[in-house]
Amino acid sequence: MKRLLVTGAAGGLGRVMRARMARFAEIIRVSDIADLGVAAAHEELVTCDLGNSEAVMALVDGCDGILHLGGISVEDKFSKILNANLLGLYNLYEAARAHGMPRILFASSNHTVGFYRQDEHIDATAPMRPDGLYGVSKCFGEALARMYFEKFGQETALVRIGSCMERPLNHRMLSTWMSHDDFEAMIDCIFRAPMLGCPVLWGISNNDSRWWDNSHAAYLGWKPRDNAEKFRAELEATVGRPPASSPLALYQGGMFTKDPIFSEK
Ligand code: NAI
Ligand code: 15L
Repeated sequence: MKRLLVTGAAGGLGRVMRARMARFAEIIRVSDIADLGVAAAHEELVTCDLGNSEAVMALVDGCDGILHLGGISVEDKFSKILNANLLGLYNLYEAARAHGMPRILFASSNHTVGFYRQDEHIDATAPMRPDGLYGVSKCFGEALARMYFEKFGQETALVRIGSCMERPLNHRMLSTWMSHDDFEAMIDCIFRAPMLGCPVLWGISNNDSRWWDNSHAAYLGWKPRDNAEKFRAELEATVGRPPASSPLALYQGGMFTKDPIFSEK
């Protein structure tokens, strides 16, 4: 592809993926509201608040694909979630509609289903059970993307990322972890697929103790290779198992199920 837009490029996942995206397109347009550092030869840097419709319209112009990682990524004040994750997503989809409907990978979250118990195994047809306002914002994002698909044919992969980081940090993440390599391979499959549609994908590695079933998305050819199990012994020796009554051991969303609704004050 000619130009790939990466939003949230100054964030934890964005910084890792920004460095890996060079092979995906001739030009990588990297964007964030935060400082993006210095542009590499193949990069265009655009500082942009997702809540600013005119700025987002210009941001998307000329892009053939969008890796949408930008937004509020944990529980927060509703006003912040509203601007980045609701208004921001609407702005992104309106801009995509105006600019030839580039394929989108939307970084959704496991917190759309955080209130399922850890002894429940679910697939993409399970009703949403968000565990906070952040999770609700991702449910909104998925519904918005689905509407743009049904109404206009805009393709999006709705990737419910589990925990995408260097290594799992606790016992729960033995189930939810996705390695950076597996995410990069997923991005490749999503942007190369002849036909994408608007599937929900679970963003997890091939973990022995996974709760989520991706078999409906086999047509994309994504085969995660890593497995959090290799970290189990070390994690149990260092962090240990949480008490059986802890949200970390009970719910798929872990501690997010216990977050308060943050006050605006
Ligand atoms: P992060 O919080 O480190 O990065 C998000 C980036 O979005 C930040 O650089 C921030 O400045 C930017 N941002 C926030 N508000 C903005 C606005 N109004 N306009 C423009 N940019 C704005 O989050 P992380 O971990 O890198 O996650 C990336 C995406 O993946 C997020 O959408 C998050 O919800 C999603 N995700 C990540 C998971 C993970 O394990 N890292 C798990 C599930 C979902
Ligand atoms: C998320 O949605 C968050 O963005 C990330 O920071 C992790 O906490 C992850 O979920 C998780 O559930 O581990």
